[in-house]
Amino acid sequence: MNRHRNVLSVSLALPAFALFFASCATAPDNKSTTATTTVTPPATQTLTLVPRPQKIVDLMKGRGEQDEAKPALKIVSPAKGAVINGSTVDVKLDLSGDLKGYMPHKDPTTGKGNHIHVILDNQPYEAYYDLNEPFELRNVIAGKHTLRVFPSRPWHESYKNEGAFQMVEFTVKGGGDAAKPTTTNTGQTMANNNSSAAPKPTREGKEMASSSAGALDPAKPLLTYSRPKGEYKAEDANPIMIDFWLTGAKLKGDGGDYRVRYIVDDDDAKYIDKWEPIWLSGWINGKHSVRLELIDKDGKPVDNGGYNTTTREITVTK
Ligand SMILES: [Cu+2]
Repeated sequence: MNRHRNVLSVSLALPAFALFFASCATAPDNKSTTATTTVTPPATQTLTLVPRPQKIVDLMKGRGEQDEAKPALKIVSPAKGAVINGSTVDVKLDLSGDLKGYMPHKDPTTGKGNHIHVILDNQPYEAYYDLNEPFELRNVIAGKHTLRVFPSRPWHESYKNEGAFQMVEFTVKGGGDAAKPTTTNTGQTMANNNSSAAPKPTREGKEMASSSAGALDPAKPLLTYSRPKGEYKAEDANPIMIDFWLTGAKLKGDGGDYRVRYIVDDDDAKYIDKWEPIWLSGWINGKHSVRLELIDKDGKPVDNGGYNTTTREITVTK
């Protein structure tokens, strides 16, 4: 990551400077040059692409046919193009399609289960576990917004069938307090509106300026960032899955022209050419940035309201 390299280059530059001046000076005092032996080089990270983890393969076996389900979501509220007065937006979803037993639900003992990923604008998603319970966005600030939803598995891999993903644009009039985050009725943060009055955002890289929709064209190719996000602890940090949703674009390996480029920290860019999750192992402790970008056949990023290039910060604690 950037910070590590910067620390390294500073720690190398300082003794070099000291040496340069020491050689010009008349009174040799090489204390500063001998001190370099105590500098420990920072750990470096080499990520490796690994197959789907066995524990997920085993989980899938216990799920019957659920992973072949074709869940279809509808956003009942907010309606497409709705104008909402105030700052609270009711989210109502309708789940249908060929479910094969797929049903969002949080297991009270494990805290895991099938759930829906709900994304306000281009913020990190929040999980919606029980569609019979209300899901409200509170303190949504005035302006145009987008809401994106898609069904997900307990390990956060999204369903990628036709009809699984839905998006609406809506407008909030009046709106909430931009000095405070947008949350759900259960306190999940949907957007840290990042006003100067707000506390320094530390959570999941929700550092976007006041959250509103970009100049998005739903008919154009759209890459929706889903995972990774947030904190990864112990065995959850090895490996870590990258997963996303694609609309209006087919990747090279699926018979199309597009590629998804990913960049972790300041590593070289890598490409995903099939619309499937990938797993990367070898993460070291600390904060990492993960950037996902939709690239066209000429190798250029495809712009769509700024949503097709998304960078998230995640924290790894092993
Ligand atoms: Cu999830």
